[in-house]
Amino acid sequence: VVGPTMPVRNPVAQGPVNPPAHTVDGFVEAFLRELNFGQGVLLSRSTVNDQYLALARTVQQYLVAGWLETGARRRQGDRKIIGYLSAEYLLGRQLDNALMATTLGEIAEEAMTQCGLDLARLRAQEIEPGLGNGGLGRLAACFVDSLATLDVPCIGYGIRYEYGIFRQTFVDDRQAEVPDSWLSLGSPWEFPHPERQVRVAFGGRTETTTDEQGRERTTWVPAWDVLGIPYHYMVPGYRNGSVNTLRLWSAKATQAFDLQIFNSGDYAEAVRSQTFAENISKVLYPEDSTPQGKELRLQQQYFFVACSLHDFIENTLPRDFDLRRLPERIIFQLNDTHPVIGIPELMRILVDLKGFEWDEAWDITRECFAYTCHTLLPEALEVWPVELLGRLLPRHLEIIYRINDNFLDEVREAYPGDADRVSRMSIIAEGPQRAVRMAYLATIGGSRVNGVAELQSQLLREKVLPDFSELWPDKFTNITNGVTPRRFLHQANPLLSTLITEAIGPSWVTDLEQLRGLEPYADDAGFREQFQAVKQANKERLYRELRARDGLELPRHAMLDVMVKRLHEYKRQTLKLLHIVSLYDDLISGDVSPADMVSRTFVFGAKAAPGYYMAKEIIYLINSVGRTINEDKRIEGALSVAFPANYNVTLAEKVVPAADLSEQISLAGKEASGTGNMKFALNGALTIGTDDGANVEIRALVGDDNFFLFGLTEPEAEQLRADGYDPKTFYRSDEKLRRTLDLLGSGIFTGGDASASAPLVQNLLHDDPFMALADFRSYLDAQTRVDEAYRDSDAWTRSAILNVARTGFFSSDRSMRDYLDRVWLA
Ligand code: HBZ
Repeated sequence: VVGPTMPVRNPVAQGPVNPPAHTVDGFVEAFLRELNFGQGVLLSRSTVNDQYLALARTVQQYLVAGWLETGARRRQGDRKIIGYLSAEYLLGRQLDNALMATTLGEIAEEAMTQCGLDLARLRAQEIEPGLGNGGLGRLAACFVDSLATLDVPCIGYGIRYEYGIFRQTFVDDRQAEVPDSWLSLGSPWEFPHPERQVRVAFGGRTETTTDEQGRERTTWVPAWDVLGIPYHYMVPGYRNGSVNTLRLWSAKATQAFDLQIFNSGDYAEAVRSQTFAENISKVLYPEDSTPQGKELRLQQQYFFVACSLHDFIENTLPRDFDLRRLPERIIFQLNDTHPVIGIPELMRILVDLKGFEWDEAWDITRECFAYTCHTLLPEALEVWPVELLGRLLPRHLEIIYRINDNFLDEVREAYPGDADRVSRMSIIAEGPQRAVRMAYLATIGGSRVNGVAELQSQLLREKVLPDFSELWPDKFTNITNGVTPRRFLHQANPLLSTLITEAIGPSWVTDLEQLRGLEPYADDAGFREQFQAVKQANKERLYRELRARDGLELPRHAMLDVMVKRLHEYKRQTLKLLHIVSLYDDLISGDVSPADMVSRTFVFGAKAAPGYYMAKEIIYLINSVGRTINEDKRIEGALSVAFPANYNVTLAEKVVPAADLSEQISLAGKEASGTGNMKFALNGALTIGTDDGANVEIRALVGDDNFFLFGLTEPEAEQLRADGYDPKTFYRSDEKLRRTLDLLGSGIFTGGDASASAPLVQNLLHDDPFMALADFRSYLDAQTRVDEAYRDSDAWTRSAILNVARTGFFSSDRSMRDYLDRVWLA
């Protein structure tokens, strides 16, 4: 018997254990062991869920050695680590990704067959971790994928929400939300580490004392605390053996319940504080764009950031590390303002806990953070009432005040006598309710500030943070977003992926600019035919899925016109709806016969924030219009509308490869970047879009001939607003627009009840904050050009191929290299 005092002789104990053999037999054996020992069942008695869990654990066995080895390598080296701080990770399903990373796809397929099981059925069992709202959360997931593939040390830090983004259903055409209990059937991809718990404090007061040297020291005397339990997830690089870690924190009460109160019979009261504490990681806030000033949300933010900073400083750095050299070992990237409270937290750690002088701590802190801004909407810039922040985090508020005082001295020195500027630039917004502007704190406390596409970065400098970019021009930079080609091309579109690899070889998967090599194939008739066949097969795959998933029946041959993204007025799903209604009007008025119309199938996917009234009205009307059109025999199926509920990453992987036309139609100056636009172009859809976000860069790369541009530019929209925009003038002067809006408001789509469409129609006529009416004519004309182009299917396919060939720039691998060059190692 080997006791704890005896030296360990087994060499396996020193290093990672070998994974199972990379063969069907090896896989089957590991799988059956997982079923028997992990699930405690025989194959013959196992449920689909048992099989899925065992399969997931089996695939993991192949990744673990690489993970442990990567961890050991990182600990020995002294490379700088990227601490990606994000309140959201919209990961999508893990099994397919893991199969791809390990090249186990075919082996697993055959192994399951040998066990009498169907791999596809087991895959479908996985509930995706929807720990994000939309673009921002998905971007974080793409970035950690790319960093692992580039073998860059990264720890992704975030929150393990017990409930992710709500599951959307439709009841009488209106959105209803159902909790997303993604953990309920087991979560095979995570490794809980309760022994590495971190204590996080809240509330209370501060105390200032004078030490022996006569220096003032402030300490925080908190009122309550919670524990953060880390859960580790593997983030495999693409076939390079390197596996990074995603560390998500779950809140746990420091005390499960009060035994005395429990014994007295008041059970609810006995567990009250536990419920309170554990609420912190209970659910993802479903708002995108507009932050909700909720106390629990601030608790979430501080909770995960405090856990993460502590974890890095106390558990990841070598013992006795000299914290003066902290910036050599870490850069915390702030994914929007949600983790910005990390800046005063690091100051508190250095000054209050580690005894640093303020100025030295500040120099270190500023080097350790960089900030990414994902918006242009002023209402989306996060602010916290001083009252709330001071109550929840009194010491942090003091630190923020001191940061602000010092900073404003700097401003006064740079601009003597400019009191206006001083109040404009203050972190504290004065007013009826004083509030902390988190974007300003991030800008002041970070070494770099970046936007996520060229246009947004320019507007960020000129309009959102102009005083700051004037003071520190070199702090600002652009890093255009990207998407991972592994999930969104290689995995989601296996047929196109094979076709590409046959043409240019396989290395595009990790070097996406190689897609350029496809350009000559755009003129190759044989290749075009294959490309078209792939598109058709992807459409049919989508239609099968929508039939099984949503009971939808869609025509096989029609242009597939897709708009999938969060529902927001600025994104203008209404403009798309007006287009559909106008085509329907053409048909029922007899202006166009069904045979003469280019048939289209419109696919929408969109969740509305549960409290966003107008967004929910828009969903209701899309469903109402869709139902009416789909049921109208007169139009002979020339148009059909599909709005599958609960659009998520899993569905995106089927929708994106099937699309012909990608709708990117936000009002110019509102969409920071967009990333769906990139996914569609890479999969050979043509874009109809405004001059907004990354559309600008997509169009520059693919060329005007292969992109349908329409609409106001940002300066034009700005001018129109300044001149006093009146949507009514557009309604009066454009007959087609008038007919379209009148039809939408007539009640024919809403069971004869005109009042049901009134909220949206009236809003468009009297307010129209995102200028849908102003862009209507230009949009319709662009759609006419789309129809004409689509009639020439050879030319269309040529354009589609050129879209694929010319959008390799939008790989998140490139984004990561840009961050390394311009932010992390700059
Ligand atoms: O971030 C999106 C932008 O709208 C989009 O243009 C960009 O491509 C993408 C990635 O950079 N922003 C979001 O998705 N924002 C949120 O989801 C969000 C969530 C919670 C908030 C605020 C915003 O409090």
